[in-house]
Amino acid sequence: MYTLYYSQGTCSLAVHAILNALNVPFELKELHLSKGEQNSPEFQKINPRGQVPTLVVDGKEVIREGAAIILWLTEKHKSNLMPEVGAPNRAKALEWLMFFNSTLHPRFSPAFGAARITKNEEFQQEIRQYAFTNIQKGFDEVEKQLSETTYLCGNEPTAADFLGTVISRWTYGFNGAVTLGPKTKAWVEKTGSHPAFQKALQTEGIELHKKAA
Ligand SMILES: N[C@@H](CCC(=O)N[C@@H](CS)C(=O)NCC(=O)O)C(=O)O
Repeated sequence: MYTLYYSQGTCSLAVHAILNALNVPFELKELHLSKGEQNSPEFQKINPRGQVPTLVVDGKEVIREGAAIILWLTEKHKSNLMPEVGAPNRAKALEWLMFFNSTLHPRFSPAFGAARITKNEEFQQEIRQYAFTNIQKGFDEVEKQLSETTYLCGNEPTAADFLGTVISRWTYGFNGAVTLGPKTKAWVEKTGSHPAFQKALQTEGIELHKKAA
């Protein structure tokens, strides 16, 4: 039995959707990040980094870091959301998964957290602009790939498409400062309409197009 610690609309939504796709039993424990629940002594014992997603396996083993959780789950359950070792597009799928997890996700931190970096509003604006420029570059790369393939690694969705679609939702709160290209918008629709993704959105009480909480 899996326990997923998640927070509404955050990067944990990708793991939530993947658990649905795997059709395995799991329970959800929600953390309200805005209330600081990730820093509670109880959760800090499970993940001292105070981050979601965090997966607990059978009440014992704890897996932290979204990409590690996704790879562990898709390998354990032999899911076609990750091409198997030796498959021709595995390297590409790994690259895109890591791109979203390790390159694009951190580019949002200054956009969301400018006010935590400085009280000076002019600097905050500069920090946000710096983040928007870098996020835009990331989504331009996505657009380029999607003008060649329906999903990032071909005709079928992978876990990278799930994580990328989750992250793309965060741009909706930027009032047009980051724009998604037409291919990217169509990809968000396609990936977001996957039944496993839809179920996760519904359970978390959010919509594909609404600003992430
Ligand atoms: N590298 C980590 C990043 C996880 C992360 O930053 N999660 C955010 C939500 S998207 C979080 O839990 N933030 C809580 C906080 O920073 O206080 C991973 O991929 O799991």
